[in-house]
Amino acid sequence: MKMTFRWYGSQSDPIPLKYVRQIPGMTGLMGLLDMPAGADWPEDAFVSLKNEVNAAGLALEVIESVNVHEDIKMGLASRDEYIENYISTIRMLAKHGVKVIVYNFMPVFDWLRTDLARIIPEDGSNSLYFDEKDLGEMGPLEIVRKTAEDSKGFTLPGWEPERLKLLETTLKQYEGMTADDLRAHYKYFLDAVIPVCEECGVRMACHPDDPAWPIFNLPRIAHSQDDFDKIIRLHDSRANTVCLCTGSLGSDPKNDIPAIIRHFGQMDRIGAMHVRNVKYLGYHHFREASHLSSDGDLDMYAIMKAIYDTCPDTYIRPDHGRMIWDEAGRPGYGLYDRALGAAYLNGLWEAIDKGEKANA
Ligand code: DNO
Repeated sequence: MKMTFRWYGSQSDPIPLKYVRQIPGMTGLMGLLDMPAGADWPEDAFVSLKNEVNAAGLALEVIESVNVHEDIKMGLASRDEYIENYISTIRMLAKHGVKVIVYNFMPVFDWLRTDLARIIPEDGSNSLYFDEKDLGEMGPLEIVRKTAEDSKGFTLPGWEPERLKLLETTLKQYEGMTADDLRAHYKYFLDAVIPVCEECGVRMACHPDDPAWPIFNLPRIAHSQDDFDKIIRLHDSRANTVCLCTGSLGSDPKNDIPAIIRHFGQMDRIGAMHVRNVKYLGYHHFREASHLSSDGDLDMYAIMKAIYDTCPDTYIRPDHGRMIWDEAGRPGYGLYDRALGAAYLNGLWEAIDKGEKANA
C-alpha cells in the first residue's frame, strides 16, 4: 500500500508540501495541474510540478484528476478532438512516471453535497453533509450557487467555474439521455484511451458517483458493484480500473464496501483507493465522519483487511474527514483530519500485517 495525499498545487492549496511530507508514512501525492477538462496538458508545467513535489521528498505517480470533457460524455461529434488531447496527456504523464490517472464519468456534476460545513453536534467540528430533501428544494442552479458561496473562495474539484457557467445549456443537452446511452459514450472513450494506456503502462481509475445514486434526473452509471462490472466489461483490460472510494460508494448502505474491494481487488481492477468514513442519518441523508470506524458506519478494519488481502500494492489516500481545530481550509480537504486519518489507516495496516505474519 502506498499512502498518498491529495494536493492542489502551491498556487491554490494552503497546505505546504513540507507539512504533507511530515505526516507519518506519507510517500506521495494524488496531484494535478489546474487544467480545464478537455485540455492537452503542457509538459513544461507538469515537469515543474513534478520537480517541486519530488524536491519535497514525495512521489507523483497518481494524477487526480484528468477530467473528461462533457462533449465526450454526451457523445458529440466534437468529442474526437478532446479524446486526442486526453491521449496526448496520457502519453506525456506516462513519460514522466505517472502510473494511475483518476477521473470520473459523471454527467455535469462531480461529487455533490447540500452543506459543506455542517456542524457535528457531538464535537463541534464540521464536515460535508448531504440531505436529498434539501436538494429537492434547491434545484441544480441553486446548489451550484450555494456551493460556490460556501466554498470559502476555493475552487472545489469538479466545480470549476468555466464548466459551471454552461450549466443550463449542458443540463438541457442531457435531457432524455439514458444510462445505456451514457455507457455507449463511455465505451467509445475507453476504446480509444485504454490501448494507449496499455502501451505506456498507465492505469485509468474511474471514481464512483458521489452520492451513489442518480441526481437531477441525470444518468449515472458508476455507483454499485454491478455498475463497475459493466464498466470493466466495456473494455476489459488491466488498464481499465476502479478508483474505489469507500465514502462515495458507501453513501448507499446497500453497497458492502469490503466485499466490493475484494471483488475488484481479486480481479486486479483497483487502480487507487480513497478511504473515508460516512455516518448515515436516514434515506439519502448522510454526513462525513472522522476515519475512525466507531465515528461512522463503515468498518475501516474490514476495508483495510480487504485491501491487504486482495490489492496490497495499491495507492491509497485518506479523504475528506472533518474540519477540526479551527482550520480554515478547502472544504473536505483540510490538513488535520486527513493527517489523523492517514495515521489511523497506517496503524490498522501495521496491526493487520503483524497479525498475518505472526499467524503465518
Ligand atoms: C471528491 C473527489 C472527486 C474525485 C473525482 C475524480 O472529493 O473524490 O472529486 O476526485 O470524481 O475525477
